[in-house]
Amino acid sequence: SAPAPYGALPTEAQLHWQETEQYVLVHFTPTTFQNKEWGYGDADPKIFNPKKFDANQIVNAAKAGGFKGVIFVAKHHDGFCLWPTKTTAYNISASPFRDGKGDMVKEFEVAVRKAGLKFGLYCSPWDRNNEDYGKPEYVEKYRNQLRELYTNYGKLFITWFDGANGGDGYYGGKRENRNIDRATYYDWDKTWAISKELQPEAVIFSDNGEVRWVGNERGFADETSWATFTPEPIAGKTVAVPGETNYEKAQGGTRNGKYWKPAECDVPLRDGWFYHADQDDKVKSVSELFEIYCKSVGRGACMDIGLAPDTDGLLHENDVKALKDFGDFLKQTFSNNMAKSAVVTASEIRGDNQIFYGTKNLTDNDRYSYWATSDEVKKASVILEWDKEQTFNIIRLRENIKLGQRIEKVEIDAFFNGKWKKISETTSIGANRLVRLPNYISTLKLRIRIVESPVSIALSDIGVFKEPEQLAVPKIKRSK
Ligand code: IPT
Repeated sequence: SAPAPYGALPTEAQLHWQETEQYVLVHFTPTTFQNKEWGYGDADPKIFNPKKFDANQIVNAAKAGGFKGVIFVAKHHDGFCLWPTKTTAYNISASPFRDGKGDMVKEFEVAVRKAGLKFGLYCSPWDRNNEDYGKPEYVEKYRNQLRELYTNYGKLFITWFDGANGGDGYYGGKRENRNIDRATYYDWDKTWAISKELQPEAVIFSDNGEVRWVGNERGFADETSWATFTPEPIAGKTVAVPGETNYEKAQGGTRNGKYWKPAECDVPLRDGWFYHADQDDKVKSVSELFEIYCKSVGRGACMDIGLAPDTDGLLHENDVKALKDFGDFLKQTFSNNMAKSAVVTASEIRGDNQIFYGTKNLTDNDRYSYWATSDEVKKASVILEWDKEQTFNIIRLRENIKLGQRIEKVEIDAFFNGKWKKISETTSIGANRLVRLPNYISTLKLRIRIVESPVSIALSDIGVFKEPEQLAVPKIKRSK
Protein backbone atom coordinates (compact mmCIF):
# COMPACT_ATOMS: atom_id res chain seq x y z
CA SER A 1 0.00 0.00 0.00
CA ALA A 2 1.00 3.64 -0.50
CA PRO A 3 3.05 5.45 2.15
CA ALA A 4 0.99 7.32 4.76
CA PRO A 5 1.00 11.11 4.22
CA TYR A 6 3.22 13.13 6.57
CA GLY A 7 2.24 16.37 8.34
CA ALA A 8 0.19 19.22 6.87
CA LEU A 9 -0.86 18.66 3.25
CA PRO A 10 -1.61 20.93 0.26
CA THR A 11 -5.14 21.48 -1.03
CA GLU A 12 -6.01 20.95 -4.68
CA ALA A 13 -5.83 24.74 -5.26
CA GLN A 14 -2.38 24.87 -3.66
CA LEU A 15 -1.17 22.04 -5.92
CA HIS A 16 -2.30 23.97 -9.00
CA TRP A 17 -0.70 27.15 -7.69
CA GLN A 18 2.55 25.26 -7.09
CA GLU A 19 2.58 24.01 -10.68
CA THR A 20 2.22 27.60 -11.92
CA GLU A 21 5.72 28.43 -10.59
CA GLN A 22 6.08 31.87 -12.19
CA TYR A 23 3.65 34.74 -12.59
CA VAL A 24 3.62 38.53 -12.77
CA LEU A 25 1.94 41.32 -10.79
CA VAL A 26 1.01 44.41 -12.83
CA HIS A 27 0.80 47.82 -11.12
CA PHE A 28 -0.83 50.53 -13.25
CA THR A 29 -3.00 53.26 -11.70
CA PRO A 30 -3.04 57.11 -11.52
CA THR A 31 0.00 56.63 -9.25
CA THR A 32 1.95 55.80 -12.45
CA PHE A 33 1.08 59.27 -13.80
CA GLN A 34 2.16 60.89 -10.53
CA ASN A 35 5.54 59.11 -10.62
CA LYS A 36 4.95 57.77 -7.09
CA GLU A 37 5.13 54.36 -5.41
CA TRP A 38 2.34 54.70 -2.86
CA GLY A 39 -0.29 57.13 -4.09
CA TYR A 40 -2.12 59.35 -1.62
CA GLY A 41 -5.49 58.95 -3.27
CA ASP A 42 -5.46 62.60 -4.32
CA ALA A 43 -4.91 62.18 -8.07
CA ASP A 44 -7.44 63.74 -10.41
CA PRO A 45 -8.94 60.83 -12.45
CA LYS A 46 -8.35 62.98 -15.56
CA ILE A 47 -4.63 62.24 -15.41
CA PHE A 48 -5.29 58.57 -16.09
CA ASN A 49 -5.07 58.60 -19.87
CA PRO A 50 -2.80 55.87 -21.29
CA LYS A 51 -3.23 56.51 -24.99
CA LYS A 52 -1.50 53.38 -26.30
CA PHE A 53 -2.60 50.92 -23.64
CA ASP A 54 -2.59 47.35 -24.92
CA ALA A 55 -3.06 44.53 -22.42
CA ASN A 56 -1.83 42.06 -25.06
CA GLN A 57 1.57 43.76 -25.25
CA ILE A 58 2.04 43.36 -21.49
CA VAL A 59 0.61 39.85 -21.22
CA ASN A 60 2.57 38.55 -24.21
CA ALA A 61 5.82 39.97 -22.82
CA ALA A 62 5.16 38.06 -19.60
CA LYS A 63 4.38 34.90 -21.55
CA ALA A 64 7.67 35.20 -23.46
CA GLY A 65 9.40 35.22 -20.07
CA GLY A 66 7.95 31.83 -19.22
CA PHE A 67 5.38 33.31 -16.82
CA LYS A 68 2.17 31.31 -16.58
CA GLY A 69 -0.08 33.72 -14.74
CA VAL A 70 -0.89 37.43 -14.52
CA ILE A 71 -2.19 39.20 -11.42
CA PHE A 72 -3.61 42.63 -12.08
CA VAL A 73 -3.78 45.31 -9.39
CA ALA A 74 -7.44 46.28 -9.77
CA LYS A 75 -7.12 48.87 -6.98
CA HIS A 76 -3.95 50.00 -5.18
CA HIS A 77 -3.62 52.04 -1.98
CA ASP A 78 -4.66 55.24 -3.81
CA GLY A 79 -8.17 53.77 -4.02
CA PHE A 80 -8.71 54.25 -7.78
CA CYS A 81 -10.71 51.32 -9.17
CA LEU A 82 -9.62 50.17 -12.62
CA TRP A 83 -13.06 48.78 -13.35
CA PRO A 84 -16.44 50.55 -13.39
CA THR A 85 -17.38 49.69 -9.82
CA LYS A 86 -20.65 50.63 -8.18
CA THR A 87 -18.90 51.16 -4.83
CA THR A 88 -17.16 54.49 -5.51
CA ALA A 89 -17.09 57.25 -8.12
CA TYR A 90 -13.29 57.21 -7.90
CA ASN A 91 -12.96 54.75 -10.75
CA ILE A 92 -11.99 54.38 -14.38
CA SER A 93 -15.33 55.79 -15.62
CA ALA A 94 -14.22 59.20 -14.34
CA SER A 95 -11.08 59.11 -16.51
CA PRO A 96 -10.65 59.90 -20.22
CA PHE A 97 -9.55 56.29 -20.87
CA ARG A 98 -11.83 54.82 -23.59
CA ASP A 99 -13.99 57.93 -23.17
CA GLY A 100 -15.03 56.89 -19.69
CA LYS A 101 -16.34 53.53 -20.92
CA GLY A 102 -13.24 51.49 -20.18
CA ASP A 103 -12.77 48.45 -17.96
CA MET A 104 -9.09 47.64 -17.61
CA VAL A 105 -9.68 44.56 -15.48
CA LYS A 106 -11.75 43.14 -18.35
CA GLU A 107 -9.11 44.05 -20.95
CA PHE A 108 -6.48 42.23 -18.91
CA GLU A 109 -8.74 39.26 -18.41
CA VAL A 110 -9.40 38.94 -22.14
CA ALA A 111 -5.70 39.23 -23.01
CA VAL A 112 -4.69 36.71 -20.35
CA ARG A 113 -7.24 34.11 -21.49
CA LYS A 114 -6.23 34.64 -25.13
CA ALA A 115 -2.60 33.97 -24.23
CA GLY A 116 -3.61 30.80 -22.38
CA LEU A 117 -2.36 32.06 -18.99
CA LYS A 118 -4.00 32.10 -15.56
CA PHE A 119 -5.59 35.24 -14.15
CA GLY A 120 -5.43 36.66 -10.63
CA LEU A 121 -6.54 39.87 -8.92
CA TYR A 122 -5.25 42.17 -6.20
CA CYS A 123 -7.57 44.70 -4.56
CA SER A 124 -5.97 46.83 -1.86
CA PRO A 125 -7.70 46.74 1.52
CA TRP A 126 -6.03 50.04 2.40
CA ASP A 127 -7.73 52.93 0.59
CA ARG A 128 -6.40 56.48 0.89
CA ASN A 129 -9.23 58.00 -1.12
CA ASN A 130 -12.39 56.58 0.35
CA GLU A 131 -14.07 58.92 2.81
CA ASP A 132 -15.29 55.97 4.86
CA TYR A 133 -11.89 54.38 5.28
CA GLY A 134 -11.43 53.54 8.95
CA LYS A 135 -15.18 53.10 9.53
CA PRO A 136 -17.17 49.85 9.30
CA GLU A 137 -18.93 51.24 6.18
CA TYR A 138 -15.69 51.07 4.23
CA VAL A 139 -15.18 47.39 4.98
CA GLU A 140 -18.62 46.71 3.51
CA LYS A 141 -17.65 48.67 0.38
CA TYR A 142 -14.36 46.79 0.16
CA ARG A 143 -16.16 43.47 0.37
CA ASN A 144 -18.51 44.58 -2.39
CA GLN A 145 -15.49 45.44 -4.52
CA LEU A 146 -14.22 41.89 -4.00
CA ARG A 147 -17.66 40.51 -4.91
CA GLU A 148 -17.66 42.48 -8.17
CA LEU A 149 -14.15 41.36 -9.02
CA TYR A 150 -14.69 37.70 -8.13
CA THR A 151 -17.96 37.52 -10.06
CA ASN A 152 -17.36 39.31 -13.36
CA TYR A 153 -13.90 38.25 -14.54
CA GLY A 154 -13.97 34.46 -14.76
CA LYS A 155 -11.95 31.91 -12.88
CA LEU A 156 -9.01 33.23 -10.83
CA PHE A 157 -5.99 31.21 -9.71
CA ILE A 158 -5.06 33.59 -6.90
CA THR A 159 -6.61 36.41 -4.87
CA TRP A 160 -3.89 38.64 -3.49
CA PHE A 161 -4.11 40.57 -0.19
CA ASP A 162 -1.50 43.08 0.83
CA GLY A 163 -0.34 43.45 4.39
CA ALA A 164 0.40 47.11 3.59
CA ASN A 165 -3.07 47.92 4.78
CA GLY A 166 -3.18 51.15 6.66
CA GLY A 167 -1.80 50.64 10.11
CA ASP A 168 -0.64 53.63 12.12
CA GLY A 169 2.46 55.35 10.78
CA TYR A 170 4.09 57.38 8.06
CA TYR A 171 3.52 56.29 4.50
CA GLY A 172 5.54 58.01 1.82
CA GLY A 173 5.97 61.09 3.97
CA LYS A 174 2.29 61.42 4.82
CA ARG A 175 1.05 60.73 8.33
CA GLU A 176 -1.72 58.15 8.47
CA ASN A 177 -3.55 57.47 11.67
CA ARG A 178 -7.07 56.26 11.24
CA ASN A 179 -6.96 54.20 14.41
CA ILE A 180 -7.26 51.01 12.46
CA ASP A 181 -6.90 47.94 14.62
CA ARG A 182 -5.61 45.55 12.02
CA ALA A 183 -6.39 42.55 14.18
CA THR A 184 -10.11 43.23 13.88
CA TYR A 185 -10.90 45.96 11.33
CA TYR A 186 -10.95 43.87 8.15
CA ASP A 187 -12.24 40.73 9.90
CA TRP A 188 -10.15 38.63 7.54
CA ASP A 189 -11.96 35.35 8.10
CA LYS A 190 -15.17 36.95 6.93
CA THR A 191 -13.48 38.86 4.09
CA TRP A 192 -11.63 35.80 2.82
CA ALA A 193 -14.84 33.79 2.92
CA ILE A 194 -15.87 35.85 -0.15
CA SER A 195 -12.90 34.49 -2.07
CA LYS A 196 -13.64 30.96 -0.87
CA GLU A 197 -17.28 31.26 -1.86
CA LEU A 198 -16.91 32.94 -5.27
CA GLN A 199 -13.51 31.61 -6.32
CA PRO A 200 -13.10 28.22 -4.62
CA GLU A 201 -10.23 27.26 -6.93
CA ALA A 202 -8.13 30.34 -6.12
CA VAL A 203 -5.50 30.41 -3.39
CA ILE A 204 -5.44 33.36 -1.02
CA PHE A 205 -2.09 35.17 -0.87
CA SER A 206 -1.20 37.10 2.27
CA ASP A 207 1.24 37.17 5.19
CA ASN A 208 -0.70 34.32 6.74
CA GLY A 209 -2.70 33.22 3.66
CA GLU A 210 -2.84 29.86 1.92
CA VAL A 211 0.22 31.13 0.13
CA ARG A 212 2.45 33.13 2.46
CA TRP A 213 4.41 36.29 1.69
CA VAL A 214 8.08 35.26 1.80
CA GLY A 215 8.88 38.21 4.06
CA ASN A 216 11.04 40.32 1.73
CA GLU A 217 10.69 41.98 -1.64
CA ARG A 218 13.99 40.70 -3.03
CA GLY A 219 12.44 37.52 -4.38
CA PHE A 220 14.42 35.13 -2.18
CA ALA A 221 13.25 32.29 0.01
CA ASP A 222 15.79 30.95 2.52
CA GLU A 223 18.20 28.20 1.52
CA THR A 224 16.11 25.96 3.78
CA SER A 225 12.50 26.92 3.22
CA TRP A 226 9.66 24.67 4.35
CA ALA A 227 6.25 24.69 2.69
CA THR A 228 4.65 24.40 6.11
CA PHE A 229 4.30 27.45 8.34
CA THR A 230 2.88 28.36 11.71
CA PRO A 231 2.28 32.13 11.55
CA GLU A 232 3.19 34.14 14.63
CA PRO A 233 2.30 37.77 15.39
CA ILE A 234 4.96 40.48 15.29
CA ALA A 235 6.31 41.71 18.63
CA GLY A 236 3.72 43.48 20.75
CA LYS A 237 0.71 41.96 18.94
CA THR A 238 -1.41 39.00 19.85
CA VAL A 239 -2.71 37.75 16.49
CA ALA A 240 -0.94 37.00 13.23
CA VAL A 241 -2.96 39.03 10.71
CA PRO A 242 -1.86 40.53 7.37
CA GLY A 243 0.67 43.26 8.11
CA GLU A 244 1.23 41.99 11.64
CA THR A 245 2.63 38.53 10.98
CA ASN A 246 6.26 37.91 11.88
CA TYR A 247 7.56 38.02 8.33
CA GLU A 248 11.15 37.26 9.30
CA LYS A 249 10.06 33.70 10.01
CA ALA A 250 8.31 33.41 6.64
CA GLN A 251 11.52 33.17 4.62
CA GLY A 252 12.26 29.73 6.03
CA GLY A 253 8.77 28.60 7.03
CA THR A 254 8.34 26.18 9.92
CA ARG A 255 9.56 22.58 9.88
CA ASN A 256 6.52 20.47 10.78
CA GLY A 257 4.44 23.67 10.79
CA LYS A 258 0.73 23.54 11.49
CA TYR A 259 -0.41 24.50 7.98
CA TRP A 260 0.65 23.98 4.38
CA LYS A 261 1.42 27.62 3.44
CA PRO A 262 4.17 27.70 0.82
CA ALA A 263 5.96 30.97 0.00
CA GLU A 264 5.46 33.43 -2.82
CA CYS A 265 8.55 35.50 -3.62
CA ASP A 266 7.54 38.89 -5.01
CA VAL A 267 10.01 41.35 -6.48
CA PRO A 268 9.65 44.06 -9.13
CA LEU A 269 11.45 43.74 -12.47
CA ARG A 270 12.75 47.26 -11.85
CA ASP A 271 13.48 48.85 -8.48
CA GLY A 272 9.89 49.99 -7.94
CA TRP A 273 6.48 48.40 -8.44
CA PHE A 274 5.32 51.43 -10.45
CA TYR A 275 6.93 52.88 -13.59
CA HIS A 276 9.53 55.61 -13.19
CA ALA A 277 11.41 56.79 -16.27
CA ASP A 278 14.62 57.12 -14.28
CA GLN A 279 14.56 53.35 -13.72
CA ASP A 280 14.62 52.47 -17.43
CA ASP A 281 18.20 51.31 -17.07
CA LYS A 282 17.52 49.42 -13.82
CA VAL A 283 15.65 46.53 -15.38
CA LYS A 284 16.96 43.27 -13.92
CA SER A 285 19.29 41.29 -16.14
CA VAL A 286 18.86 37.65 -17.13
CA SER A 287 21.46 36.58 -14.60
CA GLU A 288 19.69 38.46 -11.80
CA LEU A 289 16.35 36.99 -12.84
CA PHE A 290 17.80 33.50 -12.97
CA GLU A 291 19.27 33.95 -9.50
CA ILE A 292 15.81 34.95 -8.26
CA TYR A 293 14.31 31.94 -10.05
CA CYS A 294 16.76 29.57 -8.37
CA LYS A 295 16.10 31.14 -4.94
CA SER A 296 12.31 31.08 -5.32
CA VAL A 297 11.06 28.38 -7.70
CA GLY A 298 14.24 26.46 -6.92
CA ARG A 299 13.39 26.55 -3.21
CA GLY A 300 9.83 25.28 -3.52
CA ALA A 301 8.24 28.73 -3.75
CA CYS A 302 6.64 30.63 -6.65
CA MET A 303 8.22 33.65 -8.33
CA ASP A 304 6.06 36.77 -8.70
CA ILE A 305 7.68 39.51 -10.77
CA GLY A 306 6.28 43.04 -10.71
CA LEU A 307 5.66 44.66 -14.10
CA ALA A 308 5.20 48.39 -14.46
CA PRO A 309 3.59 49.77 -17.64
CA ASP A 310 4.56 53.35 -18.47
CA THR A 311 2.25 56.36 -18.96
CA ASP A 312 1.50 55.26 -22.53
CA GLY A 313 0.14 52.04 -21.06
CA LEU A 314 2.89 49.82 -22.44
CA LEU A 315 5.90 48.00 -21.07
CA HIS A 316 9.15 49.77 -21.91
CA GLU A 317 11.30 48.01 -24.53
CA ASN A 318 13.99 47.22 -21.94
CA ASP A 319 11.44 45.31 -19.86
CA VAL A 320 10.14 43.45 -22.91
CA LYS A 321 13.68 42.47 -23.85
CA ALA A 322 14.63 41.35 -20.35
CA LEU A 323 11.56 39.12 -20.14
CA LYS A 324 12.18 37.58 -23.57
CA ASP A 325 15.85 36.94 -22.81
CA PHE A 326 14.94 35.35 -19.49
CA GLY A 327 12.33 33.10 -21.12
CA ASP A 328 14.84 32.00 -23.76
CA PHE A 329 17.40 31.28 -21.06
CA LEU A 330 14.93 29.10 -19.13
CA LYS A 331 14.02 27.20 -22.29
CA GLN A 332 17.64 26.55 -23.13
CA THR A 333 18.39 25.43 -19.59
CA PHE A 334 15.46 23.11 -19.00
CA SER A 335 14.79 21.65 -22.46
CA ASN A 336 17.43 18.93 -22.12
CA ASN A 337 16.98 16.77 -19.03
CA MET A 338 19.99 14.45 -18.96
CA ALA A 339 18.37 12.26 -16.31
CA LYS A 340 16.10 10.89 -19.03
CA SER A 341 19.00 9.22 -20.83
CA ALA A 342 20.49 7.68 -17.66
CA VAL A 343 20.04 4.21 -16.26
CA VAL A 344 18.48 4.87 -12.86
CA THR A 345 18.73 2.43 -9.96
CA ALA A 346 17.70 2.72 -6.31
CA SER A 347 19.07 1.12 -3.15
CA GLU A 348 15.54 0.03 -2.19
CA ILE A 349 12.04 0.11 -3.69
CA ARG A 350 8.86 -0.07 -1.65
CA GLY A 351 7.52 -3.65 -1.69
CA ASP A 352 9.75 -4.24 -4.75
CA ASN A 353 6.87 -2.75 -6.71
CA GLN A 354 8.62 -1.34 -9.80
CA ILE A 355 5.42 -0.15 -11.39
CA PHE A 356 3.99 1.89 -8.53
CA TYR A 357 7.16 2.92 -6.74
CA GLY A 358 10.05 2.29 -9.16
CA THR A 359 12.71 4.70 -10.42
CA LYS A 360 11.12 5.21 -13.84
CA ASN A 361 8.68 7.51 -12.01
CA LEU A 362 11.61 9.86 -11.34
CA THR A 363 12.00 10.94 -14.96
CA ASP A 364 8.44 10.86 -16.35
CA ASN A 365 7.58 14.58 -15.90
CA ASP A 366 4.74 13.66 -13.54
CA ARG A 367 4.99 15.50 -10.22
CA TYR A 368 2.86 12.93 -8.45
CA SER A 369 4.21 9.60 -9.68
CA TYR A 370 7.13 8.72 -7.44
CA TRP A 371 9.86 6.41 -6.27
CA ALA A 372 9.16 5.28 -2.70
CA THR A 373 10.93 3.25 -0.06
CA SER A 374 9.41 0.84 2.44
CA ASP A 375 8.08 2.34 5.68
CA GLU A 376 11.15 1.48 7.73
CA VAL A 377 13.64 2.72 5.09
CA LYS A 378 14.37 6.39 5.78
CA LYS A 379 17.81 6.55 4.19
CA ALA A 380 18.28 5.48 0.59
CA SER A 381 20.09 6.39 -2.58
CA VAL A 382 19.56 6.61 -6.30
CA ILE A 383 22.30 6.30 -8.92
CA LEU A 384 22.10 7.77 -12.41
CA GLU A 385 24.55 6.24 -14.85
CA TRP A 386 25.29 7.28 -18.43
CA ASP A 387 27.19 5.54 -21.21
CA LYS A 388 29.10 8.71 -21.90
CA GLU A 389 30.19 11.61 -19.76
CA GLN A 390 27.61 14.33 -19.12
CA THR A 391 28.34 17.97 -18.29
CA PHE A 392 25.87 19.84 -16.08
CA ASN A 393 25.47 22.26 -13.17
CA ILE A 394 21.84 21.97 -12.06
CA ILE A 395 20.21 19.06 -10.24
CA ARG A 396 16.45 19.17 -9.67
CA LEU A 397 14.67 17.19 -6.97
CA ARG A 398 10.94 17.03 -6.24
CA GLU A 399 8.88 15.21 -3.67
CA ASN A 400 5.35 14.02 -4.26
CA ILE A 401 3.90 16.74 -2.04
CA LYS A 402 0.50 15.06 -1.93
CA LEU A 403 2.24 12.95 0.72
CA GLY A 404 3.59 16.02 2.54
CA GLN A 405 7.09 17.42 2.91
CA ARG A 406 9.21 14.51 4.14
CA ILE A 407 12.91 14.78 3.28
CA GLU A 408 15.19 16.86 5.51
CA LYS A 409 18.64 16.33 4.06
CA VAL A 410 20.20 15.07 0.83
CA GLU A 411 23.83 14.60 -0.17
CA ILE A 412 24.93 14.47 -3.78
CA ASP A 413 28.00 12.65 -5.13
CA ALA A 414 29.62 12.43 -8.54
CA PHE A 415 32.01 9.76 -9.78
CA PHE A 416 35.50 11.05 -10.60
CA ASN A 417 38.53 8.85 -11.43
CA GLY A 418 36.91 5.68 -10.10
CA LYS A 419 35.71 7.23 -6.81
CA TRP A 420 32.59 8.89 -5.44
CA LYS A 421 33.10 12.47 -4.32
CA LYS A 422 30.52 14.58 -2.53
CA ILE A 423 29.73 17.63 -4.66
CA SER A 424 26.85 19.20 -2.79
CA GLU A 425 24.21 18.81 -0.12
CA THR A 426 20.79 20.28 0.39
CA THR A 427 17.92 20.39 2.87
CA SER A 428 14.19 21.01 2.27
CA ILE A 429 12.95 19.58 -1.04
CA GLY A 430 9.15 19.78 -1.24
CA ALA A 431 7.59 20.71 -4.57
CA ASN A 432 10.85 21.69 -6.23
CA ARG A 433 14.50 22.07 -5.32
CA LEU A 434 17.20 23.28 -7.69
CA VAL A 435 20.76 22.59 -6.63
CA ARG A 436 22.85 24.97 -8.73
CA LEU A 437 26.52 24.00 -8.62
CA PRO A 438 29.07 26.82 -8.79
CA ASN A 439 30.80 25.10 -11.74
CA TYR A 440 29.97 22.63 -14.45
CA ILE A 441 30.91 19.08 -13.64
CA SER A 442 31.50 16.22 -16.09
CA THR A 443 30.83 12.68 -14.91
CA LEU A 444 29.51 9.24 -15.86
CA LYS A 445 27.61 8.71 -12.60
CA LEU A 446 25.60 10.82 -10.18
CA ARG A 447 24.37 9.64 -6.78
CA ILE A 448 21.57 11.21 -4.74
CA ARG A 449 21.66 10.08 -1.09
CA ILE A 450 18.69 10.88 1.12
CA VAL A 451 20.29 10.97 4.55
CA GLU A 452 17.60 12.47 6.81
CA SER A 453 13.87 11.88 6.71
CA PRO A 454 11.44 11.18 9.56
CA VAL A 455 9.47 8.78 7.35
CA SER A 456 9.89 6.74 4.17
CA ILE A 457 10.91 8.56 0.98
CA ALA A 458 8.49 9.64 -1.79
CA LEU A 459 10.58 11.38 -4.44
CA SER A 460 8.85 12.25 -7.70
CA ASP A 461 11.58 13.76 -9.82
CA ILE A 462 15.28 13.91 -10.50
CA GLY A 463 16.38 16.27 -13.27
CA VAL A 464 19.88 17.09 -14.54
CA PHE A 465 20.47 20.25 -16.58
CA LYS A 466 23.14 22.55 -17.93
CA GLU A 467 22.52 26.26 -17.95
CA PRO A 468 23.91 27.97 -21.07
CA GLU A 469 27.54 28.99 -20.79
CA GLN A 470 26.89 32.37 -22.27
CA LEU A 471 23.71 34.27 -22.36
CA ALA A 472 22.43 34.10 -25.91
CA VAL A 473 22.16 37.88 -25.93
CA PRO A 474 24.26 40.65 -24.45
CA LYS A 475 23.34 41.84 -20.97
CA ILE A 476 21.29 44.95 -20.57
CA LYS A 477 23.47 47.81 -19.33
CA ARG A 478 22.94 48.72 -15.73
CA SER A 479 24.02 51.93 -14.17
CA LYS A 480 24.77 50.54 -10.72
C1 IPT B 1 4.52 44.49 2.44
C2 IPT B 1 3.46 44.16 3.44
O1 IPT B 1 3.79 44.65 4.70
C3 IPT B 1 3.34 42.66 3.49
O2 IPT B 1 2.31 42.29 4.36
C4 IPT B 1 3.13 42.05 2.11
O3 IPT B 1 1.82 42.30 1.65
C5 IPT B 1 4.15 42.61 1.17
O4 IPT B 1 4.17 44.00 1.18
C6 IPT B 1 3.97 42.12 -0.24
O5 IPT B 1 5.09 42.45 -0.96
S1 IPT B 1 4.74 46.21 2.34
C7 IPT B 1 6.23 46.33 1.45
C8 IPT B 1 6.58 47.77 1.30
C9 IPT B 1 7.34 45.57 2.09
